Amino acid sequence: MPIKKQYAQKYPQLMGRILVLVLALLMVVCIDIGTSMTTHSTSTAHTISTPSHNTTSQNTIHYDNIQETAKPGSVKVEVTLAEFTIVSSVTAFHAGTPYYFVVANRGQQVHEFLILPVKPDGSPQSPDVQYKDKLIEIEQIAPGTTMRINFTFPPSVAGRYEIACQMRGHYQAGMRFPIVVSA
Ligand SMILES: [Cu+2]
Repeated sequence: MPIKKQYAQKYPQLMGRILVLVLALLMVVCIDIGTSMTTHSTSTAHTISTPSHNTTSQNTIHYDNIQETAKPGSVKVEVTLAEFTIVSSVTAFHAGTPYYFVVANRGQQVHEFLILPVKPDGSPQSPDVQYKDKLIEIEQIAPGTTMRINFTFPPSVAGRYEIACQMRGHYQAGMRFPIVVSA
């Protein structure tokens, strides 16, 4: 009798273990299918979105290449970027006047062309305000290349700004050039 009882107790335990094992296996299979499905869907989304905006890829270096032709009657502004300076041929801008920015990277490194607001005393704004109220942004200008872009300041943005590069450490190293926009 005690032997039979032992068996009777052992048997359901074994069944239980097998059940747990089967369940665990099922879960692994499900998770596997789940991951392969999500990987598949994200990769599909990626291939769909790639042609429309080619800045999304994080693994390849993307250089901006903006080559607009000058609007008739626009005022040419020559901007030179280098390590670690910015110089602009125009410092006082007027709202409503069409400007044609010709931005040359004459340095050895990648630079940016940004027009950022500054505080009334000319000191830098907080990164939040810089990001929110920037007027132009050309990121990743390859060394030795020139970007060409038209821009007209609307009267609502009159104030003090700076042409700047926000590549890591460049702004702090001196890549900021003060400009004024009058209404
Ligand atoms: Cu820079």
